[in-house]
Amino acid sequence: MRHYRITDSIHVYFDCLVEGDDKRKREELSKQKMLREIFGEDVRLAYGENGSPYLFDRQEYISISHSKDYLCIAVSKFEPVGVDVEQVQQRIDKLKSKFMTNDELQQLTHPSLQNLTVCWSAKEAVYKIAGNMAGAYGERITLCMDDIEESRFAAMIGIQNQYLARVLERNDEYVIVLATRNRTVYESINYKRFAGRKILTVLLDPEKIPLTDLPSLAIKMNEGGIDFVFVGGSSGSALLDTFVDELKRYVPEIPVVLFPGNLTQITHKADALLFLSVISGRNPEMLIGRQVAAAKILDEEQIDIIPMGYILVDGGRKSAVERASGTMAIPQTNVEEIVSTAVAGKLLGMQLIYLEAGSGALSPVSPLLVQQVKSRINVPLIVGGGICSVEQMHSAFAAGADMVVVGNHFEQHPEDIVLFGKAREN
Ligand code: 1GP
Repeated sequence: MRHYRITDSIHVYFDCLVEGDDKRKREELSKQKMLREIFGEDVRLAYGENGSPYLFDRQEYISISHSKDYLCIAVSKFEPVGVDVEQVQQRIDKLKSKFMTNDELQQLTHPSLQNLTVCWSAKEAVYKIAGNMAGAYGERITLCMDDIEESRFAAMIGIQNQYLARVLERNDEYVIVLATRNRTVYESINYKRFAGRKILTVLLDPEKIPLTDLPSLAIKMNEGGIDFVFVGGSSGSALLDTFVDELKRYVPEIPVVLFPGNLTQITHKADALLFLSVISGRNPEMLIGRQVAAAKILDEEQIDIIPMGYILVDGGRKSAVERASGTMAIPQTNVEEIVSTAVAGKLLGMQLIYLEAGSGALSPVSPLLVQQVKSRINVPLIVGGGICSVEQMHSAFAAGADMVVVGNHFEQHPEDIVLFGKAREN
């Protein structure tokens, strides 16, 4: 059985059908066998009204496809997926006008049998997650033909690019395509937190991390199942564009989010930008001044912008953020002030609240504070600053943090990325 690990939580399996004469029986036996190998036990499948499979007594999403002698199963922890395996056949050429629009056909520069099969397979895979929205025959699905020869391309039903089709395999015999929803970063944070995921984010400062370190960091982030990468620091970096570009090349499945310390730290190459206001301080420049200046250069069409209330609490020593923002951190003992600041942020419409003890803090945000803030706000709560042990990460999650951000510690001990990532499950 071949295994494709898409992310920590999405896996695809492929195999040839078992031997035999009766095709139906072979498919059924192969499916049972593959499911047993994936889950290590017998699992029961059931089928929804639209014929799509789901697992009895288990929470994972599942998608199944077979074609000729091939079988594929996709399993996903937090979101629906659609997988399709398709044998490459001559007859696809005759069928092309049935499943592709004239526009799509005109835009397909190389209408080879393989490319046509990829298009067919992508529409099938998207259909599996879109259901009725896709039309009875998937006729409402449009593919982004520019990228059809790439391993990832967009598909849409009305709304621009809301699906992503990944080509896992293509050869003269068969193609395998996996489709997922192309969610915004904010949707994805919420999706994960409601599914009970402890969201772990790595903070990278382009000033401190040489580009040559990215490949090995990427391997660790993939292995540790890191959910997001924040990119930012207190000073600017001339390299930001290249840094984000390279990073996205190495971790295509992990959203890259800008966490800018100032106006020079903006690039439209990232997936999202935290549009933050330092609400713990009283410096008008940090509350609204910089944001007005940023508004002049931001293009909402090109980047997902998430308004965030940033609350700096005392981490036991003067932080770089205090210096750069010209604000004072609130003492952690001033629980009421901190909780009210978070509530005010939420009431002002901020979609995230970040409780920050400052990079390299001697004492991270206390679990009690996290708990108090969490009990009063329903927007996702991020906690960071000075977290350097699995225990501290566990305490922050246990107290109610939806996301924990670690920067410094991973800079010094990159090998711990995997350790922290895996320790979340325990
Ligand atoms: C800083 O909260 C982040 O903004 C991370 O802090 O570098 O101390 O992990 P550390």
